[in-house]
Amino acid sequence: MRVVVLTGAGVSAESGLSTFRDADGLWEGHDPMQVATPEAYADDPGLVQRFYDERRAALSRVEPNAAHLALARLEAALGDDLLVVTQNVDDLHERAGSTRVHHLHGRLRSAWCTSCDDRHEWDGPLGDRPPCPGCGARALRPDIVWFGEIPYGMDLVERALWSCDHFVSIGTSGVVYPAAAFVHWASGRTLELNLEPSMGASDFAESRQGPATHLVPGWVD
Ligand code: BJW
Repeated sequence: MRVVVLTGAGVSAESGLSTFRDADGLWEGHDPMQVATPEAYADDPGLVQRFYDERRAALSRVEPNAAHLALARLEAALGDDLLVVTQNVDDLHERAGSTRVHHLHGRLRSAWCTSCDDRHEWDGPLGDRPPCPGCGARALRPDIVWFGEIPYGMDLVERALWSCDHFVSIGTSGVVYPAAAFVHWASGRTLELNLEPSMGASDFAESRQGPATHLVPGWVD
């Protein structure tokens, strides 16, 4: 039984990380969605670096929740037959024990040098313009996929979706493409687990509503 799980910000909400579109309010007076763009980075790199530096620092203050842990248990049972595709840039799936995790929109704990094109594991801030450990250029940016940029590993994701028996979408609003279209690409039975019906809820064979920490263990176990 081959299973593809797509996760979004809702799976990490109960760990204490804000979602995007439920977020009540602004970050330093800015809509987070306006900060997560190449245009914002070109206009004010310091502002965008600060946004990601704060979110990277916040990772050390949060822990995986029951939903992440349940997905790790599912991997222990299914092995290579499970792929978790996450839109999240946090590392909570990995810290829960999942190893087959694909980060569609990049990772906070990775820095990308736009001079030499290398990527480096990164835990500290980038806003003070540290040099690239590879080439020395001060050209490191967050290794994050912004609007208009191409999500990572689409070939791998498409192949997994075309050959899966089950596709389960967890904690995502279904607003951002291409992830919002995965339900149409999946060959298997489709299930949505979300706090409320997402934009695409009617495209799923089944849709269940509730907090991820309740729904995901219930589905897995
Ligand atoms: C709970 C819960 C709990 C809360 N339990 N649930 C017009 C039409 C169609 C497409 C486009 C268009 N114009 C432009 C586009 C393309 C664009 C796009 O989709 N725009 C839309 C806004 C319309 N997409 C892109 O540009 C993408 N690239 C692209 O398409 O390239 C072309 C290409 C594709 C494929 C192959 C080849 C070429 C790139 C998208 C990059 C997205 N980047 C961001 C920011 C960076 C990451 C970061 O900073 O963290 O990624 S945007 C932001 O949204 C972030 C998220 O990963 C992403 C999705 O958000 P998510 O996870 O769904 O969060 P929320 O907040 O929206 O929803 C949370 C949900 O959880 C809610 O439903 C809650 O109810 C629920 N919830 N608590 C369970 N406890």
